[in-house]
Amino acid sequence: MSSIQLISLLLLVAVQAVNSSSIVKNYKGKFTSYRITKFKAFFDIIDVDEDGVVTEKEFVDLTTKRAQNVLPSWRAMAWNGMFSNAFRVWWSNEYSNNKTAFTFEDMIRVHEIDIPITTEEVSQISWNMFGTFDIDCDGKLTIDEYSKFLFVHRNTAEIQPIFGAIDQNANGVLDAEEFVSAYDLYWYRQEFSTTDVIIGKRY
Ligand SMILES: [Ca+2]
Ligand SMILES: [Ca+2]
Repeated sequence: MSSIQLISLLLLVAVQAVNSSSIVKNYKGKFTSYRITKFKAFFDIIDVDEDGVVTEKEFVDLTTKRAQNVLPSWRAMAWNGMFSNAFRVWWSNEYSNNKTAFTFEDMIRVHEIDIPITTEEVSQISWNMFGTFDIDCDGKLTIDEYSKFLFVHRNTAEIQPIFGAIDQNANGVLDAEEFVSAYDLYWYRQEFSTTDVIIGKRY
């Protein structure tokens, strides 16, 4: 191998390393229509009063209240911390002039902007979400534990088929990998996945 080939290879490896650790968003104006339907489903979950605007109160306070209905208080506070942080990172940030109320169009606009967050940080959020609902700390979500996650997301659909779609190895529990991969696909994949029911459904 010539030194030029070697340098090219090293550069390629370096670029791939950067890609794998840093590209979370590179979609400015390029969300697929399918991906936008996923964001809309989440938006509608959070927009409890259905006025077409998601406020910080709905995003943080009302979701925390729902969490308090189904989780011990310290776990509900963990949810509160995660969602307060998520609102600052993805919604009310420098790109939206720190606004605290969003129409759906506002939400898409700000979510399509590249923000400095790594894929590791993103998957850490999903792991923390998993841990918050793993009430008995056994590293698995039973259908009962997962149903609490769905409750916070105002799911109205039958739980078993949703659980079955996430339980990829069909062993009757969700391990962290099953949950985290489904949650990350929901937020970051442009195309359909059978696991996209992870945050439940509303009819
Ligand atoms: Ca568990
Ligand atoms: Ca499983």
